[in-house]
Amino acid sequence: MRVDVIINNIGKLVTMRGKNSPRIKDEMNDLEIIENAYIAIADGKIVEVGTGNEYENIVQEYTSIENANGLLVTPGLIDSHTHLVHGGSRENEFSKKLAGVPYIEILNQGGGILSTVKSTKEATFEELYNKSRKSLDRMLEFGVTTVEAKSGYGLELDTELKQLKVAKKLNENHPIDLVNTFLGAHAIPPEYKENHKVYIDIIVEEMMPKVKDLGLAEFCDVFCEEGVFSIEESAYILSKAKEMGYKLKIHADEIVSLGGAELSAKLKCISSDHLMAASQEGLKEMAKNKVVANLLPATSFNLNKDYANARKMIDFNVPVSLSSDYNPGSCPSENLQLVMQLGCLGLKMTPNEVLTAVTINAACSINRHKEVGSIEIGKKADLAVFDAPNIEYLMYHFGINHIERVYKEGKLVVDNKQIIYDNSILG
Ligand code: IZC
Ligand code: ZN
Repeated sequence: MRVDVIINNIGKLVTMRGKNSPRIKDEMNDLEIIENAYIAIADGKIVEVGTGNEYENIVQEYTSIENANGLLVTPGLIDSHTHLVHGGSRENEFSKKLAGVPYIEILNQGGGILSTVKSTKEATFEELYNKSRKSLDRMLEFGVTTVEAKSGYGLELDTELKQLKVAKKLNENHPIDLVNTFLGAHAIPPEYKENHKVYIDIIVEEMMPKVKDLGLAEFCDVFCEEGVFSIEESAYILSKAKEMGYKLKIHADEIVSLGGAELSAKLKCISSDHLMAASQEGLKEMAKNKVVANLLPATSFNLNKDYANARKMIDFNVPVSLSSDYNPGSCPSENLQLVMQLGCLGLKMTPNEVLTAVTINAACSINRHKEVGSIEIGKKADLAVFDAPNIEYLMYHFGINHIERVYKEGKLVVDNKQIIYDNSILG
């Protein structure tokens, strides 16, 4: 066999090989860890995994051999819930937030999401592209190789399309792979405050078909929350989206227990996100329908709110993934390693469960499990190389970046903790 790259002398290789669908319970804890491992890569894909120098018997020719110096290697991390593309920032609301004004009240006063809608409308395509690209670079430095990106800061067709086109171009040009989600149902524009139905019809009849026709989003999402979109409104929007061929996600039961978890089960959403206030019944329904609970602990941390009940979810056989929720309001941070650390410290998940939640389960939550999320033959060679002796250390030594190197489809894109890809490709 001829390969491009062999990475050898991997101290501990956490492959995440095994069941290629959302993992539950003990499956989230039982990880294959190979010591003194190597990975062989050809055309950006993994072609062989083994130990020591066994590759000498299999590989006749290679272009380069790279020494992992005994470090810890995992699949590239996956951030499966972000509001990546947006204009401006909201530090002007920080003192209000610190004084205890609730998130929803800031929105109702015309701030919050609506303030970002204004900045996103005002920003040019290039401004949004450059700002989002900077965030993607930061994510890559933290070991993230796949990112989901939502629209939802336009609330009218042109700006929603602008956001999704920025994400599409970044998917083509930046090393990180992006998965687009249409979130026109992120807030009610003030002019429709008294008449939700008019805006919902615009979403369903104008925006969703256009986004679909242009191939700009694979998923459709709704912010189902008291004072935003009700259960009935969310059910209507998501069932129309399903008819049009979208896969579904939902912001469910974040602040108020509305029955979002139950709805996500009924509609067989791929993921149901937040779930701090989800009911027991809703969680059981999610387990039955294999809906991934996508938890966002850095949002709880930043809003100084309760964490979701991850232990109960895992007990109930709900598969759990973790993401950043990166956005300018409730989680202005791109740091997925901090999210992982809060997965242990806030959600009381084990380090192994957390790693499952940001690799294979996160891949499932954005329908990319056939390509990424584990280190096995045929999948993309997306790899995170950590300067850490074991998985526990990653979560225990918190608040820092443990990444030493990142490979994206077999190419070294972060080395010595620095971005090294050729950014002339970014246009
Ligand atoms: O901009 O506040 N929760 N949507 C729902 C967000 C947070 C993003 C924002
Ligand atoms: Zn969100």
